Amino acid sequence: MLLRKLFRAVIMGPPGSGKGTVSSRITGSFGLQHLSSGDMLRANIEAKSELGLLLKSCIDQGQLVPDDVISRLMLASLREMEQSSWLLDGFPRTVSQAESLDSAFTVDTVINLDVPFQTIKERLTSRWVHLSSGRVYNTDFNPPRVPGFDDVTGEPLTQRDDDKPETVTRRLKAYENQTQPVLEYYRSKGILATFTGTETNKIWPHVHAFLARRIPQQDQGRV
Ligand code: G5P
Ligand code: MG
Repeated sequence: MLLRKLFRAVIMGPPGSGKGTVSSRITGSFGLQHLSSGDMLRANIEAKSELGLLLKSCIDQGQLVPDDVISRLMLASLREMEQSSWLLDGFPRTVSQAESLDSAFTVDTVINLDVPFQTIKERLTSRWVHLSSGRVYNTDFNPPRVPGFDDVTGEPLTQRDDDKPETVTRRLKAYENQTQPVLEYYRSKGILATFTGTETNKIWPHVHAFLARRIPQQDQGRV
């Protein structure tokens, strides 16, 4: 039997740093399964469950949802992907979440998108999303082919409630206080790779070259 080494990665960075955008390029080039905590939470909110209501109030206020809730949801999904190479986007976001992940899975590498806060604020006000797929657009950077509609399904795009300027400020504060320590956690394990810049198109070739050196050959190009 051919044994295949699985590759497990995390992508980190402040809100709006391009995690979703870079993730879709990574999955397109390397075939990792993409799991975004934000997309998963928004799907729960769409389902209008009791849990969804609690999650919505945290997200709309620019606060993180409780560690135990997000860790339970994410680890349950990961257990269903036991045989896959994956890329986590938006999780872990606190040291406690990183420890939960570590107790269940080995992370091979952490990609950190280091984008200045000022750049981010401008981007988020012009972001449009296709909620059910997680595809993201920007009226300046990557506009949809037909304004207001998803390229793949033709369904209408929406703006995220938490992209209001005052909520973005609170999300950046939460990032500084709760998520930056996670970078230190992974740095001390020797698996953090930081990519600094203000434009995704300039950062991406470096991320691509970095992953091409690390991802086992047989995983590349798989979807
Ligand atoms: P999310 O959904 O994880 P955030 O805040 O981490 O949300 P976000 O906003 O999804 O991150 P991103 O994925 O880093 O941003 O960025 P993106 O969507 O790819 O790009 C942002 C915009 O910039 C897009 O319009 C894109 O087209 C554009 N863009 C990209 N590159 C460029 C460029 O080079 N130039 C220009 N001009 N534009 C560009 O989490 C949401 C909430 O869920 C909860 C929290 O409440 C969180 O606030 N949550 C958690 N809570 C606890 N623990 C967790 N682990 C949680 N995960 C989520
Ligand atoms: Mg995102």
